[in-house]
Amino acid sequence: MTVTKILNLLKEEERYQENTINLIASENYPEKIILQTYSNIISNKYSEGYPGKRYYSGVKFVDEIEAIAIEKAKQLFGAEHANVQPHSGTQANMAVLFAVLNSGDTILSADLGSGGHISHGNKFSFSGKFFNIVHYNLDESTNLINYEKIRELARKYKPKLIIVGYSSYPRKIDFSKFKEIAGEVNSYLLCDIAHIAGFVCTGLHQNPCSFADFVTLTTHKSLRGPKGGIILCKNKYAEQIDRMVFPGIQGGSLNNIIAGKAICFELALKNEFKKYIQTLVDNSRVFYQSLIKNKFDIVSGGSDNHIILIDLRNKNIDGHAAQEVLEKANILVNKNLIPFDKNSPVKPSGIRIGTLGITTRKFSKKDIIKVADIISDILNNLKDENKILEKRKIVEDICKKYPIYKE
Ligand code: DSN
Repeated sequence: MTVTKILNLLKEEERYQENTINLIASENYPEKIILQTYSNIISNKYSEGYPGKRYYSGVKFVDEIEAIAIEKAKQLFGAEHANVQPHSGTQANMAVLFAVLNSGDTILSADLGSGGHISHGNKFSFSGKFFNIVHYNLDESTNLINYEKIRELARKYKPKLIIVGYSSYPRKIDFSKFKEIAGEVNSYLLCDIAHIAGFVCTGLHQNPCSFADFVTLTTHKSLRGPKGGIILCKNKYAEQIDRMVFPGIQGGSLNNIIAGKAICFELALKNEFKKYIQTLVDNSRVFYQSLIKNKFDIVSGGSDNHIILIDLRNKNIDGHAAQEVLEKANILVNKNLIPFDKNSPVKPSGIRIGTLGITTRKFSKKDIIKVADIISDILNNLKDENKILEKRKIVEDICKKYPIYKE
């Protein structure tokens, strides 16, 4: 009974994903070949340790796969060392923090409202509980990074670690300026490129690997790989990082996911992938221009990547309500804090939109404009249930044109 129920729910999820327009900026669709690695029986194996240095027998193929993943990750990002075992971006960040900091050390990082991540020092996360956190914000007038303000904070608080990296920052980041600041106050620098990894590895965003002490990322967002994290660092930190991932904070690694990561790195090295990332940028431009035409207030005025952050205050609706009503029309977005938000993360003033899913599905520019118009129409007519149903039908028709996984 339960088995049938679960299998049916999984089938329903497949149909649901095909019939929804997913604009959640942290989600994407990997190639089918990567999905196939998830269910391979290599996932049955325990492989604590690292290639050639395991605590279990029978891992010769696991070793080979992980060694390939490590080499490909290093090649893709131009990094000296890669640890491909972190189960997620948060685990990757946790390993870096615990590897180089002691409890109570000071971290300088962005707050949630400025687009920072929970694992960068939020008080509800391990990062905020074990360490002394000083947050920097965006510039209040431009909603862009204010490097000089960050420099002032660094001089004042002398953090042991500076973290830069965002979950909802739509603009380019000058990582080298952070390196300059970190160097001035003798801090470690961690660049979290979870969202923009695909942009970094294709040269469409500055790559911090040659100068940052640590770079962490997730493989499932703009990289289009399996859900997971990795850490890149200089050779001088390799042992510290590896020992902190295992046995420090994780047990057995997910061998099937590491196989998926290896394939994802290989695919990201191809020219095709660079074209995909360029299309992401083009699609974001089409999307935010249509939203501006529909009188939406776009934080920072635009986007250089796959993220568009909308300030909904001029529409008299909060992010939570907007997320809920759009979900009824099969459009998925997520509620998000905007810079200097007076509201809580539960009912923030904004929504975050991402162009990963629709770019992977190869939406035409015309349909992207149509989606922006539908969002506008729904948010301007919140109570009109008939309109929502009518839009949902249109959304489903658009989705039929762009199957995620063609048989
Ligand atoms: N939850 C991811 C995001 O939405 O950006 C980051 O962990």
